[in-house]
Amino acid sequence: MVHNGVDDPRIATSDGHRPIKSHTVEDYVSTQEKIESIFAEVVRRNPGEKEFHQAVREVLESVVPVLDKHPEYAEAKIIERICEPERQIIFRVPWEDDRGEVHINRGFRVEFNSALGPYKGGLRFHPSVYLGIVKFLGFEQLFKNALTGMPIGGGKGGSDFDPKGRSDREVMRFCQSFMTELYRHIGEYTDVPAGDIGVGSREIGYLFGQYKRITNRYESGVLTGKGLSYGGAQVRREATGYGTVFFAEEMLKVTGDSLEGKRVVVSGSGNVAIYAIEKVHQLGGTVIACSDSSGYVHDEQGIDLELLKEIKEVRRGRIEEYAQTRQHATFVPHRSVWEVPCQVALPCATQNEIDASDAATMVANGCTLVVEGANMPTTPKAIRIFSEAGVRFAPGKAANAGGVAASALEMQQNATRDSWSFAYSEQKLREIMQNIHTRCYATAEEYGMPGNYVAGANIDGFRAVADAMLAQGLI
Ligand code: NDP
Ligand code: 2IT
Repeated sequence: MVHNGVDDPRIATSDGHRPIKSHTVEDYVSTQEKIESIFAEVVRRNPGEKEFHQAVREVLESVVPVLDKHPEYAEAKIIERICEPERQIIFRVPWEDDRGEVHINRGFRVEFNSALGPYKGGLRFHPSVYLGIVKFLGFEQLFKNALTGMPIGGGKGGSDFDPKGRSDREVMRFCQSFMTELYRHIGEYTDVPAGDIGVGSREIGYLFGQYKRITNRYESGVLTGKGLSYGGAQVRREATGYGTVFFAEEMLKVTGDSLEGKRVVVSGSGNVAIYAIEKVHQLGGTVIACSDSSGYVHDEQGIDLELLKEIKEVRRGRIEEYAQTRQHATFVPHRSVWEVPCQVALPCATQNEIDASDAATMVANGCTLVVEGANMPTTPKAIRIFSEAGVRFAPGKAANAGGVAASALEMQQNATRDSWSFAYSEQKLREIMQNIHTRCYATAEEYGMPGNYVAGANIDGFRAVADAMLAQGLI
């Protein structure tokens, strides 16, 4: 923008009033074009971070009609500010394996936005982690957290450390080293990490222990996903998977349908997948296939959850072991689980796991509902294929928000030194998911896109963050 003095909002007249703004060329540029130019700038400033670009693009496309309605957001440069994290921390994590060999990993914490509360979001330990992954997750988290209606901002972190095949002692030493740097950046009122891929209750325990040791504070609210014996909350472990299925249930209710009798495929077999399977079974559906990064198992009689938990939660084994025990089940190595025909698909593994060719297969096989338990598991092309085929689709930032919502409930219990029952906590989770569904559904209708949960979630989450940012001034 060329400032000619009169257009510059920073320049006031001598009586303290701003001069009347005359029109500039910029006023006549369409919102779409403005968005394109902001996106180009995001790509330029964050080179090579393709997952971050993908997540930003999707939100920016959705909010074009909001900006048309609310010029005050553009004037305050809300979009440009939202796309720039408040703080990005990158650090060295040295640790020693069981043979005494030294390893160096990289640690990250991206504190994206604190308009709605302390930064909140998980830590991911996976060899694929780099800044672009952490930023995509932090960006998504911001809108997800807004959708929960709870007082939590957005952040995310992690490391390229691979916990697979590492002993408990090695994982402990890694976590202690990671926290030895991270502790100075986090706190109950500042930034509250939790789990994500590769970070479950074992890792949270080691991280909490080291935080306590360094700070000499028993600050329960600094991490969520803690064990029940030291400040954890009922239903946090189950919350993401259960919440995803509650969301699917709400979507089915809209059309007078339910999960009863449905054939369901779930990808992954980690924390989110396991508890999604559990809730589908409780609500009368049958999960016939699930996976890990080595392939998938297909069990027409329905996944035996106790066996899956034993393999994955107790033994930390591979999905292949399931078919070795259940004789009628088959293990299919190195193929996509989405080739198994189903009516309902719950991707619960990782980003971009459903590509255009998977989507085409799923449509051809009669899938009618896709609800994301993972973060951004469906590529933009695959989403387009679902939309053109009339497959109903819910984005992760709405459907998997149950995990972080239960984390916010854990923070609430820690703050009041209280602990709630399983039944009460599950009921709260269900109400939160119903509320998120209603918000997304109603917002999509308000903007003339009925049934478009992507638009509903992005617009509703964005508005909540944008209004809080406007109210708090230019910070
Ligand atoms: P886990 O580490 O418990 O499980 C991850 C599962 O996904 C494993 O089965 C893993 O297989 C598979 N997986 C991971 N990466 C890949 C990959 N690159 N290719 C193929 N399979 C892969 O993680 P969670 O269950 O906690 O997380 C799953 C998803 O849910 C992630 O997208 C996460 O961001 C999202 N999420 C998690 C929440 C939580 O509370 N935990 C909350 C909201 C969203 P393998 O073991 O072979 O690697
Ligand atoms: O992606 C997510 O929402 C999470 N990994 C959970 C975050 C949290 O703070 O519970």
